Amino acid sequence: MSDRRLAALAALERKVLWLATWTIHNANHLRPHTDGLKVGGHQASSASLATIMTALYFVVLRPEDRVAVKPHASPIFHAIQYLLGKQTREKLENFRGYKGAQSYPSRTKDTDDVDFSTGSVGLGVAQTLFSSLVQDYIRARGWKKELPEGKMIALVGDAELDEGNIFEALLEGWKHGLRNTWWIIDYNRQSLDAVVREGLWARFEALFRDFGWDVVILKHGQLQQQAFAEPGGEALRHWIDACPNPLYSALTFQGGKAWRKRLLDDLGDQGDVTQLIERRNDDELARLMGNLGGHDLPSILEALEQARTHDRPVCFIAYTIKGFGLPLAGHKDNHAGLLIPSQIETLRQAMGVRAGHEWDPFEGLDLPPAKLKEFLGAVPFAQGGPRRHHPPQIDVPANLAVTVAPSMSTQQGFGLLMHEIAKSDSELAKRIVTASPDVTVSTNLGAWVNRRGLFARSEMVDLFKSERIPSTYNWTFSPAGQHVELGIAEMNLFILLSAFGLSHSVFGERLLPVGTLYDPFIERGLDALNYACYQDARFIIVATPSGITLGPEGGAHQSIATPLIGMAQDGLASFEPAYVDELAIILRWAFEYMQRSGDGEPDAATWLRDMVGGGVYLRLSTRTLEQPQGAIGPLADDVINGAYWMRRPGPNAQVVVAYTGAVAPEAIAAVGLMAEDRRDVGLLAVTSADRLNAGWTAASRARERGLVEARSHIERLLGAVAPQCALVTVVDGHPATLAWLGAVMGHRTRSLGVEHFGQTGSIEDLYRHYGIDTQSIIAAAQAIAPGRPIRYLRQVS
Ligand SMILES: Cc1ncc(C[n+]2csc(CCOP(=O)(O)OP(=O)(O)O)c2C)c(N)n1
Ligand SMILES: [Mg+2]
Repeated sequence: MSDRRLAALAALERKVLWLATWTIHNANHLRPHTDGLKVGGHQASSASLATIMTALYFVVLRPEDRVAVKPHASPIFHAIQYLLGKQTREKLENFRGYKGAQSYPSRTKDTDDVDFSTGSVGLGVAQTLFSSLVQDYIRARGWKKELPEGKMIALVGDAELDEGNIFEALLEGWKHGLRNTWWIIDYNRQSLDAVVREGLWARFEALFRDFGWDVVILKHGQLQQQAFAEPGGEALRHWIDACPNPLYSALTFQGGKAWRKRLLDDLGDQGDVTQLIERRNDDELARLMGNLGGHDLPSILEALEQARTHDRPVCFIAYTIKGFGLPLAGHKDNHAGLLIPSQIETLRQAMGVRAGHEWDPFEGLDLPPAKLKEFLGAVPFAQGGPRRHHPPQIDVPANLAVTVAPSMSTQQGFGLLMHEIAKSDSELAKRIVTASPDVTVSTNLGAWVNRRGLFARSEMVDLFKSERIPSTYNWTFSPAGQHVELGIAEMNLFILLSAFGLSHSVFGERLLPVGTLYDPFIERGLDALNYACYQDARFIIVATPSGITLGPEGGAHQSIATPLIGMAQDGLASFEPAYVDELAIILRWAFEYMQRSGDGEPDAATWLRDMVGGGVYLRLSTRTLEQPQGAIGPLADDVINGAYWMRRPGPNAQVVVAYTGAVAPEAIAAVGLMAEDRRDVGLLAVTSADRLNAGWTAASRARERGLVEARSHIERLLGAVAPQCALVTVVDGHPATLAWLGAVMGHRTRSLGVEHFGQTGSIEDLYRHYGIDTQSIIAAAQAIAPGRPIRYLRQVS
């Protein structure tokens, strides 16, 4: 890079640091309404990446690259986008405020082209790795071949690498021959509370090399390298290399005088090196000692440009100083530190920024604004128009074919539905990509995989097949395969779904990802699932087995809380059908729903925001149930809306049983047995407590705002039930899932479900033990809907 361009870049680096610092100061000190939000974490943490991000965004990045920026570097990111004309001053002034620039870069809430959200540390890092796999998947199909491959880049805090999900991803990346991924570790040797352990870099280096990555260590900047070449320089190098992290941090914080004293104490009277130190005044000495690789533009540029010449994954360990360029540089408590107004004032003057001109993009720089504008106008990253894509939707047939056997489980039904799709040559079949964390077969995806194959960038034959050894499954890997086989780590499944589920927007190719796992292990990957939803990734998760219905498999595998997760998780529509015909309707809808993107009014019948679209969670079961005969046809909408009357209660009904999922036979039996002793008993099949609840909340809010006619689906269903009628709800999951049904119209309610773990046994044993069997339903009805004794109660017991 020419000296002129380097000078422009150095000027922009100063400006980026100033704007980020001012943004934080403005939010914390100048805007009274954010007083309650006085949280640090940004100032020092941002400053440590100012140089690297300046080099990246203004020189190295290409439009096809995608970046996950360490959460606390958000002000630096927004400042860069501001200089590129993609962020408004208004949003910066409103940093961390209502609708302002976000504390942590947010793909959905920010408006300045955030590629991947970050916040919960570790997840954005893994997202880049899986996005790189998505890019390979797309190119393996011959799509987007005309475009250059992008680098998937994460700016990683050194303490962020404590997060285990990063290493889970690393292993998966190695298995899949990861390419085009750069992780740039901001090695400031500080976390939130403390200074990191000595020699951590060596562990990182060994680890990454073991996983097949190139490791580039940016330790010394050019000033330091030049000093090392001077007489006595080697002694200085040794001193720096041996200096413990806390001491280096402390001296950085104290500045030139302290450096001089300490260096002379340690290296005084040693001839050349003493003179090397003495030749520099305090400021020069501080600049020299602060000139680590991660703050040296030429070293960074060289290393990054070099990495672009190949597609191997690269880990950069960039030595930095937390708070570089600010008075809190290096102090171990600086994470929550904020510059006080007098320090900002000093910095403002040092930056040559006049009061009242704090937001001016080129204020105080020694280069003419026209030159800087020219430089910014030519930044490669900012060329080429919008970086988000909106490919067309994939057609979904009106019905998904499935032959319902007289008895089967919803898990089997799912396998059959996927098999039928696999057999077809439809666009839907081509765009589905499945993944499973080592439970492909046990979640019933085997038939789909047999037909569609496993994905790998290069062919790998199934040895059993080539050796003609009989096997049910054909495990052939090829670039055409549509199933990504993952190791057991559920975090990886969800981040992979997050990456595949953003393919339409990030890479311009729409994919319909479906992930299967055991229901209890949703909790293992829950933060990653939440992350995927926060980014608005679109995917379907299919979870089996679930609940205590898995019977003898054991207490450790029982899932109790997942129905509540399904209800509470934003961005995810959750269903728990009991029957395969319901599932066929829901799965079809899910393929369509996951592709929607829009806004507008909520659906007038349900008050759900269905036009927005989202992810879908299907909680299925391995329990074989007798399947109802006859077409569900007219009820299809009700199945999607969340509930339908399997048996409509009469006008004088005393009891309604509302059930969800695999306990259907118990609910049906209880209703049958009660019929002689309670009038007009009703049976409500709830396919989605989540959607019923969301619609009810939305309609209530609409009424409170004056739309008196607003009615949700569940209000219409229960509105027809006599007020004195009691409700008994039952689900193989936490009873709170359906307990709220009583609040909709004020019906007395008793809710059955599972609250405790761990007993093993047959389904029958367990339903009895936890009180969700037929007998318990009848007992609850008798207690809550008094009348003559229900005779079957005694007989059943
Ligand atoms: C999963 C998760 N746990 C905890 C936090 C709170 N937190 C934010 S940053 C941070 C550590 C920062 O250290 P490092 O990654 O080294 O970044 P630096 O500030 O030094 O740049 C912590 C614990 C978080 N954001 N996410
Ligand atoms: Mg750190």
